[in-house]
Amino acid sequence: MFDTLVSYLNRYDTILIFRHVMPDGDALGSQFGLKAFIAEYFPQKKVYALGSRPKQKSSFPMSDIFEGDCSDALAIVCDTANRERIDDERYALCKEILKIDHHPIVDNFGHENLVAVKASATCEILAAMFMQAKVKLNADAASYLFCGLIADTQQFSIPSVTSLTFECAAYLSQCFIDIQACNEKMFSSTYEEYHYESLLRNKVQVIDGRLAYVIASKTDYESCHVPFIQAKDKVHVMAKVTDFEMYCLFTENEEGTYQGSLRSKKVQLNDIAARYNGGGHALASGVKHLTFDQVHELLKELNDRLENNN
Ligand SMILES: [Mn+2]
Repeated sequence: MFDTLVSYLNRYDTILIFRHVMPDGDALGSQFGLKAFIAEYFPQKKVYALGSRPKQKSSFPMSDIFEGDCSDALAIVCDTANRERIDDERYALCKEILKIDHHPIVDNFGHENLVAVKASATCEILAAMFMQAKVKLNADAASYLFCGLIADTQQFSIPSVTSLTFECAAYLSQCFIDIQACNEKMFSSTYEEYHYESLLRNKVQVIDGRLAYVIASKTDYESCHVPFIQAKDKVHVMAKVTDFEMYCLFTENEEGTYQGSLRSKKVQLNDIAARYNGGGHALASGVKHLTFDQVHELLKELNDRLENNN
């Protein structure tokens, strides 16, 4: 994989790195980790990390502005399963596309697709590649990859974590990263978010003692001064509860429909999510543009799935 990456990098002067819309820690970590690697080892190349530039503060750098010609550039798309989810349509104008991802394969949009569906994170794919090639990463590159790794694995606590995940973590921790700072960056809340998380916990509903969910309205997060992009990422408030076999957060968006995050401890749910404008990993999926009624239909399907697996 490393040789493939390097052979692509060697052939281009301009490299545009893309990620998915509404980026999470793994999307940003893989994008900026790869950018930092290229900047150090290919200093003559022009490398840009593209994607929307959110107003609120992020733990990662702001995206770059690129207004040049894409036709001679290489596009590298990180952590994105299908082309509709790529943030910035200019990927399609680039001369070649390299996809690096760990989601189930639904769209091989790259000229080359470096996909490892068993990897816990796209950051794990990159870290493993650099580790096996004995690359010495600088602390910035290693920190971004470590942040993405702990984000997608929920601090090494979910079934996608393997011995390779820990080997990658060990490798990255040898690159002079600040492990405490990485964890604080990825898992700390502001006081306003903390307040919102408390509000969500108070709204949790439970079906048959095992399927927990919250339907959050615009008023809920606006009253706590939490923007939608952060509000929709709070499904973890229902994590680590013994009784909850699945848990879901549905957050109302600007247009009045709901975006959902679905989590399961053991029972697969991404095939159900796929029928509700969504998809993702077997035990962690997203859905979007659902009406209130569709949210309840989906919950019923999830509960039936649990029923049939007990
Ligand atoms: Mn990911």
